[in-house]
Amino acid sequence: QPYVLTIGESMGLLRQQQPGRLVTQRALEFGFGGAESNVAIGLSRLGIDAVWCGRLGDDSVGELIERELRAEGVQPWVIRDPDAPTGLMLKERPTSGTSKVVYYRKHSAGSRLAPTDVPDALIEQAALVHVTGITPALSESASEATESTLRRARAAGVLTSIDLNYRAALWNRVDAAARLTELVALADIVFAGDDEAAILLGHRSVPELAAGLRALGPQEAVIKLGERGCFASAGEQTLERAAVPVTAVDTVGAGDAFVAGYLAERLAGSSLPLRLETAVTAGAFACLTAGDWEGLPRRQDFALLGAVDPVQR
Ligand code: KDG
Repeated sequence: QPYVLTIGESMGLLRQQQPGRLVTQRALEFGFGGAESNVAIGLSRLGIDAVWCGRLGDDSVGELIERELRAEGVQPWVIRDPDAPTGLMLKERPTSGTSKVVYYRKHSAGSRLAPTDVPDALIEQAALVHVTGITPALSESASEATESTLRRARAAGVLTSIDLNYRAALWNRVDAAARLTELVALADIVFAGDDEAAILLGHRSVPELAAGLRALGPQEAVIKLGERGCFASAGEQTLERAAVPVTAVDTVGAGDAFVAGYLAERLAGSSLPLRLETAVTAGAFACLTAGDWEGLPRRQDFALLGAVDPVQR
């Protein structure tokens, strides 16, 4: 059975429950998040086998993450680090539709990911290897692990993809542009927000950004535009697609949902229009639920968005 391998850091997630200032709205909910494990869960829910590889602390948060991944049908390949805790992040909710994320992840177990943590066989037997631009920002060894995983995948003829996922709290735009340019060159498929692509290419129109990313190496570039939809350039084709309009509760994780939707269709051999349709649909679903991955859809959920009768019996 073909599977997607993702590598990265997952962390415990504290989410403010009621909107307003955290100082007074102190009720929190505990879960977890991580861009790459979000994608893995999204793929699993869409019927694609996924493996998530990363380091977790030898603590309850690590145990929770591993257990939840299994519950979602994702196979965890976990390195338990006895010397560092699982990282945390705090998602404040200044207003009902906005979030403010604060990380507590410096020197975390996940940031200590190293090339040897990702076994050759896990890479070589995958149908696709997916990484993000978060991991190279975590540490020198995590950056090397990202590059080494992509290089080994390519050497084995395994398809590779990268989502730029620029995180300003982790590194600056100049360092990110240099490192991400190198990593994009090792990917067959690249995903980026238009603002993220501009970090590498400067401000240009969306079709120019897609072309610019492809010029760095990948045959396929997908620009995520949030509520403005998306734009893709793959082979000879280019295609624009509107977003599915929703009232967003929590937009964090929508990009990962989009990537999961696109990759699930890509691996199923679907056409570019269908890849984008599933991508924007999954992205819309992710916005409907609090949490970074909880709202990721299963295929049978897709009909809900178009439902005329609000009550299902
Ligand atoms: O894309 C959502 C992720 O950003 C979130 O789940 C946490 O991986 C994360 C990060 O580093 O921000």
